[in-house]
Amino acid sequence: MNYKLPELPYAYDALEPYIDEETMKIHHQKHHQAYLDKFVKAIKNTEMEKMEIEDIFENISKYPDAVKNNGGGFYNHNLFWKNLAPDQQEKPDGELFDAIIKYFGTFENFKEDFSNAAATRFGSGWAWLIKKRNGELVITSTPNQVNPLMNVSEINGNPLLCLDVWEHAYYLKYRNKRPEYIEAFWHVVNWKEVANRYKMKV
Ligand code: MN3
Repeated sequence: MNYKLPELPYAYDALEPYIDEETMKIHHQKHHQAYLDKFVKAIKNTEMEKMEIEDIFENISKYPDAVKNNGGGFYNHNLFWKNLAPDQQEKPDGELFDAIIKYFGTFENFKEDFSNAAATRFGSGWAWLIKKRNGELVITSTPNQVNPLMNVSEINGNPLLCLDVWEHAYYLKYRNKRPEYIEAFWHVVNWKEVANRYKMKV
């Protein structure tokens, strides 16, 4: 497979004041790029070079940690950038909204559960809204760069929405105040993208 760093679908300062330009630049140009470079190096001259990245994740326990850490880092940030956008509606509509109400009762409950998962993930990691094979929506969190497609994840499912809670994602602006960053995140969630992912076949 030929992997490359995706362009951001908006300008670096587009998510201001919620996510600042400097953080976005470093996060995309340095962190994301580094995951990509190390991932490509880790799979070079192995069977993984010809595999789809999702198939690598399904079998991740048999591969070196460098593949999990950097392949996860590369993939998770691809999702994360698309999950964000400026000038967003506050909540989703249509089928996704109905599913959220079905599994979480109210939209506010869903937000609270997701925010809690993000706030209580100890150390570095991600919060996720995933769709399981049976269609159920579940909120979970993962350590480091693990994602719910990996066979080492506690729960498996297709990621719909993710939030990076590594300090590099918020420390410049929010310092140690992760909950304030999480609160700000809700202003820039690209619900259209999440709704499109919800409709994808798992
Ligand atoms: Mn990150």
